[in-house]
Amino acid sequence: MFARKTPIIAIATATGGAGVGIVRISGAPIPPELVYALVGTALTARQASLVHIKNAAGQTLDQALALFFPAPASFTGEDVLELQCHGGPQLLQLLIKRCLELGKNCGLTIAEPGEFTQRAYLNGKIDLAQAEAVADLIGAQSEAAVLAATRSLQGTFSQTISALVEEITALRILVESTLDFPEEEIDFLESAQAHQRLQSISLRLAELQQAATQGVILRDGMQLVLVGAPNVGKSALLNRLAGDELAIVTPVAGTTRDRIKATINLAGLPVHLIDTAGLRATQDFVEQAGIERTWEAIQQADAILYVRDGSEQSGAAVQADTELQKSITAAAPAGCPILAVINKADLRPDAENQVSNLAGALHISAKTGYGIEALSTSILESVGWSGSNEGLLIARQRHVDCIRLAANHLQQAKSHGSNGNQTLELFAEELRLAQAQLEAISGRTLPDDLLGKIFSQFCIGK
Ligand SMILES: Nc1nc2c(ncn2[C@@H]2O[C@H](COP(=O)(O)OP(=O)(O)OP(=O)(O)O)[C@@H](O)[C@H]2O)c(=O)[nH]1
Ligand SMILES: [Mg+2]
Repeated sequence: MFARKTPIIAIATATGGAGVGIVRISGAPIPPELVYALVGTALTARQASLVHIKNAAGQTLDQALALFFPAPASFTGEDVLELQCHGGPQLLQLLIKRCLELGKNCGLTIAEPGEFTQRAYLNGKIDLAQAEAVADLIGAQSEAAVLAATRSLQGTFSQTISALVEEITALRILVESTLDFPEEEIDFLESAQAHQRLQSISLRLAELQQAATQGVILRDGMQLVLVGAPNVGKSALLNRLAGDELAIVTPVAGTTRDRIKATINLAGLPVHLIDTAGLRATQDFVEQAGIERTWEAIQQADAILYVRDGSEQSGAAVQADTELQKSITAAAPAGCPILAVINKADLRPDAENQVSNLAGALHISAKTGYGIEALSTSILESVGWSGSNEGLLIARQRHVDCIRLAANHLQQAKSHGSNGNQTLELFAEELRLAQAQLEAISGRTLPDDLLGKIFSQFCIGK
């Protein structure tokens, strides 16, 4: 983490020509002499002033709007000076140069990526989950992602975490105060309704885990992998879903060798489609390499479309398909939804009535588009995507991991307090560990190097 306390400066707007470009300085404090030297006048707090900024030779570089936010009522919690200038890249560089010349004595330097937000975090203006939401809002790719990031930035996610932490703390206080009176331990858990309270915390944590998992998918998109035997129409399906001829489609089995990727937007959810080499035993070295990649893609999938050829209904074909589906299920991550799709419905209009069908399989035709809408709905349902923006949060894998670990500790706590085998010390310790995991989400118990890593992924000027 950046330990320095000296003032920092950066261009807060994107690079390239624009109507307006903003230069921002944050410092604790920003010396008034610096402000005066820069804008040639004393500024009133939170009021826009029209100023002229001059170079060292006294020539006017730009006429700008200057805004001064004294600490602590600013984004970073420090003094903040914002200069809203014309948005020319050369002009903004000259302004930065001039600021650095004038600010040399007070140690003014160019900010590192994320340093403004990090100062806001260190000064208690926002917690870590909110700081991460700032970056996610900037990177949001859909309306749903924007709304969810804003909700997290406003603290909805953090408040849910805090409420859970408070309840765990209350339970810990009860348990730990009982540790001094061992003869009372036996009755304690019962009388304090510890189990019910633990159960209620666990349930709410499970709900939060689900919401956070959705939030990760919203932020990062879902990896949807198309797999199946050769020639079943995986590439044709990718093209149909993407609305473009991206992958080569031919009647030759083994056409696709490399993974082919396309990102589509399904009801606001970014879906990364991955077409793969058809799975079969082969002597072809290149095809073997492609098939290896198919298995790798399966292992990283958020959901799988298992595609079969509906025009191939021989007993042997159905048997082979069933075997293949078993191997795919075994290779997929635990809990990864696998949607069975029977393609080429146009060739066998009666196929939907075949007894050999996989249970719940969807009949589609990549060629005509039949069943594609129902398939899109199933894809969204498979990851629990409601399509509604209401209540969505933006989240990161880091958050989901912390919540999962916290849930594991609560589970452990339960086991230490059951079946007459109550070990209150261990019960209390597991509660403490669960709490620490949840507090890592807001940054309270996160080591400095991890914090530094999170902020370094921000853009400069934020
Ligand atoms: N009639 C019909 N033909 C289809 C349909 N989908 C794909 N095909 C045909 O089936 C053949 C194979 O299609 P591909 O999309 O290349 O199949 P694939 O599963 O990607 O095959 P590999 O890349 O070899 O694994 C092509 O001749 C397609 O035109 C469909 O819905 N109906
Ligand atoms: Mg293909």
